[in-house]
Amino acid sequence: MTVRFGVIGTGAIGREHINRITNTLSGGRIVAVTDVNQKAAREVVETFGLDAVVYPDDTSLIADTNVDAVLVTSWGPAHEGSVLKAIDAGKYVFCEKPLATTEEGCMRIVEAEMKHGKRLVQVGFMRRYDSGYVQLKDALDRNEAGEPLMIYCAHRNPDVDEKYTTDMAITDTLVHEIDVLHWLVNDDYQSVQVIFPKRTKRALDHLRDPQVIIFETKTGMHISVEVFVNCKFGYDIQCEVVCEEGTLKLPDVSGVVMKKEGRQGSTLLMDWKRRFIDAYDKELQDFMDSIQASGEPQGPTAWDGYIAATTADACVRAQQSGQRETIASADKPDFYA
Ligand code: NAI
Ligand code: NAD
Ligand code: ISE
Repeated sequence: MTVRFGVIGTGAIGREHINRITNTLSGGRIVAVTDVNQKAAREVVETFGLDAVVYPDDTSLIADTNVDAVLVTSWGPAHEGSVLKAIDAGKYVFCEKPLATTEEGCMRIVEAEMKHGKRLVQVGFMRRYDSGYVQLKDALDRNEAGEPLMIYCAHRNPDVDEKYTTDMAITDTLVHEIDVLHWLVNDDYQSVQVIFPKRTKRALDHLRDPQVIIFETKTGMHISVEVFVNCKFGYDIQCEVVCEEGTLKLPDVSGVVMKKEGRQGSTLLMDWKRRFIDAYDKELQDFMDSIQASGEPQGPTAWDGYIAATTADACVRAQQSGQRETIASADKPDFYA
């Protein structure tokens, strides 16, 4: 059986996912698209040669009986409404992060999914599928370097546009670390503090950049993440876990090393599209394969989306207060065990 997708939001990542489902992965087909910018929706149909209906809005797309699964790649504040409508129609949903922009919004999705009675939703936390993070997790689960004590991370983008605000360093960027790090070490966040070091001259006036976010976990681990979104030199993701017997470091993406004119080096990636390209492929292939095999997606859940939202909310409070803020989440329902 082919999973027939309806896509809501045909911007940057919407197009990336349409391309991979159409040209790289197996078992899926795009049959419907919509975007508030209807021109963008019509353009993807032409660009990718799709046999797909262009709908005026998410409601009409979700109602199409040919749509088995909905891919939500609109901007964050629009996600909750589309996901709730898809659950209401009993359709599978792959939703890009954030699942919803508020803790309450995520909880509404969790409750709707539990009421439906089986899992329909997967959230686009693709780092859990990245081979580097998977290797790190294997080494940690096998206790190869002993108990983890501290983690040092960096999430660097070369630049951001004028719509990017100080809180988005948390909700748009850090959110990937928020999801992957507690999964990596099987621990829960307890509190967070945000520090603003000297500001880069490259940040627009309204943006505080860089930022350092320091978490404490329930077992007492310290996790420090530098978010620096005007670093200029490239897209750079770093993660080093310091354990009792040694350290474990996320591998850098390898590229050809060139020696020339007295210098040796390799090129760096300049945006997120290629750094996690294999992980994006794997998460969507897994979404389709799991639906076919078990009738439920097996990737990051709506509950993971909720945990990311409660954690992000505390980080934004910590940005504003300058104090250490407690991270409080509800207890995990058995449904997501
Ligand atoms: P974008 O701005 O390029 O595209 C968003 C598209 O959604 C636009 O075409 C816009 O017209 C459309 N849109 C907005 N509201 C809509 C609505 N209510 N109904 C229909 N269409 C709507 O944004 P981008 O970069 O593609 O990001 C989209 C989502 O993907 C965001 O949630 C973002 O956080 C996430 N994302 C995830 C990444 C990852 O690494 N997992 C990387 C980049 C984005
Ligand atoms: P984008 O702005 O390029 O595209 C968003 C598109 O959604 C636009 O075409 C916009 O017109 C459309 N849109 C907005 N509201 C809509 C609505 N209500 N209904 C239909 N369409 C709507 O943004 P993007 O970079 O593609 O990001 C989209 C989402 O993907 C964001 O949530 C972002 O956080 C996420 N994202 C995730 C990753 C990742 O690494 N996982 C990377 C990039 C973006
Ligand atoms: C973007 O939305 C993503 O999700 C990327 O993975 C991240 O690196 C970037 O900072 C975000 O803006």
